[in-house]
Amino acid sequence: TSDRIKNAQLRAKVMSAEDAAALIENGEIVGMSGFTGSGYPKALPKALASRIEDAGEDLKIGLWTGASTGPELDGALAKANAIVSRMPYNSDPAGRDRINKGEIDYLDMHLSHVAPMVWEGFFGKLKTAVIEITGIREDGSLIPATSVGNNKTWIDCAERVILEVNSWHDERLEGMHDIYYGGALPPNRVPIPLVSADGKIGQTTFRCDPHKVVGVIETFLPDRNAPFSPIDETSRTIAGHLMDFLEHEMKMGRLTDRLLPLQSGVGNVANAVLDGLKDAPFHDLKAYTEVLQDGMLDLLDCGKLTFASATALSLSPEGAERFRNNLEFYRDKVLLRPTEISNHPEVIRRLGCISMNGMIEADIYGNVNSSLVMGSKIMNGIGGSGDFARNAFISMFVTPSTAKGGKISAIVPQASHVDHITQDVQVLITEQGLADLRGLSPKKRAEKIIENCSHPDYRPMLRDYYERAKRDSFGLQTPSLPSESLSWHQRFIETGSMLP
Ligand code: 0RQ
Repeated sequence: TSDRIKNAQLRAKVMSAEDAAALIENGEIVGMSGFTGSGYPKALPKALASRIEDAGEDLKIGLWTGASTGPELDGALAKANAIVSRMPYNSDPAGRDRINKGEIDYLDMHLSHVAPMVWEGFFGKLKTAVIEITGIREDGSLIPATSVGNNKTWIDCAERVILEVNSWHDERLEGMHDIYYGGALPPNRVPIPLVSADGKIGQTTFRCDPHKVVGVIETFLPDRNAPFSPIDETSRTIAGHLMDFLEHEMKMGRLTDRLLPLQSGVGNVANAVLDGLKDAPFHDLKAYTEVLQDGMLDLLDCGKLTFASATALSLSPEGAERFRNNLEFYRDKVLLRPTEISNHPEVIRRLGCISMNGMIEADIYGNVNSSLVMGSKIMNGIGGSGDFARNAFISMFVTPSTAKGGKISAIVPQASHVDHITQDVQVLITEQGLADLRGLSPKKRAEKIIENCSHPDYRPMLRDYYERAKRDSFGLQTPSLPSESLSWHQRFIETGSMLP
């Protein structure tokens, strides 16, 4: 056994992934670690999949995680058809495919709600926690890895715990986590004593009763670390609009050149926006966000960003390499927290985060769909976007104005699904321009969004719809023509394009 397991009681529980996987029973709920492709168990899920694929067993589990994981977890289990239900976020293609075929019961939740609702007992009994960690200290406490997610809750609430000690993770991660144990259920809940993005309110390790641990697996396996697309012209233009807006806010005296803690979402556009900050006239920035992408590392490297609080790393392979090589530099600048803290509405509202998230589509009134293509086909999920959007100081959504080579307009008469209601959406940005919706009534919003954000191919169609809606609508607060408002989506489903 490796010297990563310093507790003798737990060292005695080292076993193979196959032996540990054999402990999982058909039908049980398993809470696994993992968040945006980092810190997820990589050996046990594969061994579990092999019980089905190689040994022909009939085995299905309910799978809970922090957020998305990787091919060795979601991918392997989805391919083996081993998942009966899944929450709270998935971005794995095989998992997505099964969800969209109706084969996995998927509960897409605000990430900040997951841990409290598990504690409150709404989802039934969590049988097993499978948690990837960096190491075990002598006292039996667990050193977290590259994500924290819901691990604390899984360890506390599960009947039994299986650990994957992955020596691929750098031992110097120890000390870069802030695990808060001051939470309680209503009516005993107290304020979270976090008043700045860089504040520390917890301890560096997870507590875990060694008696609950039924197996320890040793691994040396890399995180998923998916690459980002190279930053294209469209994303760069979107970032430019966003920077102009922040500078304008500074001139108006509503922000200073230190801004407020930044939150940036998942995806390529969000990463490009961070890149835009490198040359912007802001300094001493802090991030209070959910995931730390390559763009955040760049900002730390050039000194623009002085601190980043998150729940997980979400780096490309080069980003992960850079993180490791410069770990001494990042050690006092990066802190990973449980998701119920990184995404907590109370903290986000208190700090006044500037929130920037990607989206699928928005309608002319500024309702945003982050998750369901054509209203029915899941892309990933709402993730933490709602936690931030509702509670941010300024909530912005970014997207190219079209998708699928221009066949889909990201600005539509009516959103085919709504994750973020118009009240939670203050600024919309496409490469065409920016719509500052603050203080605007629905009709004024519609005019701004159509004129500033929609693509020229679709703008005349949107104007035409909106003019007729103002003429024929049942009421004039948010003019709409229900028999027509989703016809663009129907046309895409029938013809492969929203264009007539
Ligand atoms: O799919 O690659 O198959 O063509 O969506 O689109 O333009 O690369 O944008 O990577 O920024 O992702 C909303 C998905 C945007 C992401 C979403 C298709 C498009 C492409 C990706 P293809 P882009 P991004 C906190 C924040 C929810 C979670 C969240 C997301 C793919 O931002 O998952 O915000 N957000 N979390 O073709 C059909 C449209 C489309 C469309 C895009 N209108 N119709 N397809 N696509 N718009 C962090 C966490 O919670 C972890």
